[in-house]
Amino acid sequence: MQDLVNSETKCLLVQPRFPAHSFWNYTDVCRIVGAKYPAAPLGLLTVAALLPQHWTFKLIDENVEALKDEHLAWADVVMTGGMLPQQKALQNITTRAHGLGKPVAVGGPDPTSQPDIYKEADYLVLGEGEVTIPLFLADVRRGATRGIYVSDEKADMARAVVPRFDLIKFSHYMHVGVQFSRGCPYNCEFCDVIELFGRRPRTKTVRHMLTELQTLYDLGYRGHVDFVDDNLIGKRRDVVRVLTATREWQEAHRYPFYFSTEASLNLAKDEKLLALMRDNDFRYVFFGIETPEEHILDKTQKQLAANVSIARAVQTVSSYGMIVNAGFIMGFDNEDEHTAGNIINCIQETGICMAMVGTLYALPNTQLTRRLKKEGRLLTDGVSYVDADRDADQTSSGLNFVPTRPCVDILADYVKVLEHIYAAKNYYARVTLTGANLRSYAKHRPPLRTKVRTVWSFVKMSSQLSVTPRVVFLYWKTFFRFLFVSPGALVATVNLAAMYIHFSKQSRFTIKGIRKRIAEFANAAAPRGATGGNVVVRNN
Ligand code: B12
Ligand code: SF4
Repeated sequence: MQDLVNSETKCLLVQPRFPAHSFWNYTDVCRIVGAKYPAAPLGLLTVAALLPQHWTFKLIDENVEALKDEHLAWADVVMTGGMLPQQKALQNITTRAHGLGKPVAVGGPDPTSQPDIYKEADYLVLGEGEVTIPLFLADVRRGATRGIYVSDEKADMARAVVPRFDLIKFSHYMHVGVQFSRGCPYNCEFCDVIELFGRRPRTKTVRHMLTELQTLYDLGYRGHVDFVDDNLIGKRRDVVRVLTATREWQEAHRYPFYFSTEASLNLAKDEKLLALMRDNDFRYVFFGIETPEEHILDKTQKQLAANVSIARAVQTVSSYGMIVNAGFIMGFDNEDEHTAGNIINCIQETGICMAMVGTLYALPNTQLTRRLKKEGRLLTDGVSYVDADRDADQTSSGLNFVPTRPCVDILADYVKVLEHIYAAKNYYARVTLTGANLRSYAKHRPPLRTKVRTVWSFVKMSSQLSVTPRVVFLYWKTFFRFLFVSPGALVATVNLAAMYIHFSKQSRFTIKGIRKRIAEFANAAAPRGATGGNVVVRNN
């Protein structure tokens, strides 16, 4: 076999396709603004930077273009990886590459969590690439044609590499990612981030982060940069340091970027950090709220910000110019018939527009999975999606265990939550509330060509929303309200209004799939049948 490491190896990196109906696959909205997919494949861009730099790389993202046999035929080695919803696509890439006699290396979160599913691959390079790619390369240099590479060691983020951003076409994506830290100090029972990356956040250096931003800048990128950290504020002292430096960098470069990230809710109590984020032009923050019911949060070991109501926290963050998106989960132990109503009220009262509500999924390799297994409640040992058309992510799958409430009750309540929060009237009420709370401090000014494209996108989006009878009035009412009353929040509210194109479609898909599951339960004469639940919704 050819000496892959020392030769001028041609390496094909393939980002597997995500299911079309995933919550995060807002490709309809992407198309309107001229992009093809929301997020750039940061994992593979990082992998490319960790491999020998005399190799030639080609990156095919199946979410933006089809993987052709000629791409595979070109390669000496195929490297691919991804998360749970990409499992089927990932296996398919392996089979196709093998069909053409190409060796395949896989890695990333799902192969790391459940390597047995990927036995077909030649090399399983698991965990953090910074640690295991050198092991893989050393073995290949010794002539290995198969191997599994794992390590307990955690990557030293202070010695991070700059991802090979040059391998993608920026215009294909709504945003590109950078990563400052890995790991999270909290201990939520259902979370696999702490299993994969540990509870002591590791951070890159300030100088390194400025180099990543500078690289993006030098490559001509402008616009939205997502800090993909699990919890940006996991190590406060370090994040203050880096955001102080990026604030200066942004100012010196006339704000080429604006940012988004994910953080724990205690951010809302940290006015110094909020001010730093505002000054950097952070515009979106994702909070994993999970549930407003405190007794359930306690049981699942999730700590939200003490002494701060969720509504107050969202309002505070909005007052610093950031829109809050959040995740909610149904199916925790000890929920009851009031849970759905409480979730609906929380979402409507806070005005969170992008509310990702899903059912609890016991991910492999989590404390939750281990407990459920011990209690004899886990339904599947490994997690693989059975129905690729129905299972898109945790909004459409989930409950892979025996919950404490009858499954059908949870599913029926889940449908009610989705129907309520993604009814046009309720969604646009939240857009209005978010816009009213939002103080805009936007500093990034898009280049002229982006402005022209934005106007054209606005025309396309408005005409698309105007042909839907239940939306047209709500959309234009929201638009004119902000145009005349609060023009500073106009762009943000129009963006949220546009996202309804995706959410109405995605929630309908999910509701249909969940109803099918409920019917299957009924047909199989599930132990207690569907009771329909008893949802309590307060009318505001
Ligand atoms: C940013 C992010 C997103 C973004 C962007 C995703 C994207 N398209 O890139 C968004 C918000 C869209 C998203 C959505 C989802 N995500 Co997500 N996401 C993340 C997050 C926070 C960071 C990912 C990242 O960019 N990391 C930085 C890069 C550098 O790391 P990396 O990709 O892991 O790559 C490293 C290694 O894994 C390895 N590697 C990766 N690929 C390969 C390939 C080879 C060949 C090799 C050798 C090595 C290798 O080397 C890299 C360097 O160390 C992770 C958590 C985390 N900390 O990883 C969750 C995470 C990956 N997401 C997860 C999940 C489940 C989802 C969702 C299904 C639901 C959800 N929780 O929101 C959806 C589905 C997405 C979809 N489109 O359908 C899980 C995956 C669990 C699993 N076992 O598969 C994670 C681990 C978090 C979690 N527990 O929720 N996600
Ligand atoms: S706060 Fe988020 S990242 Fe941290 S342990 Fe909990 S779920 Fe995981």
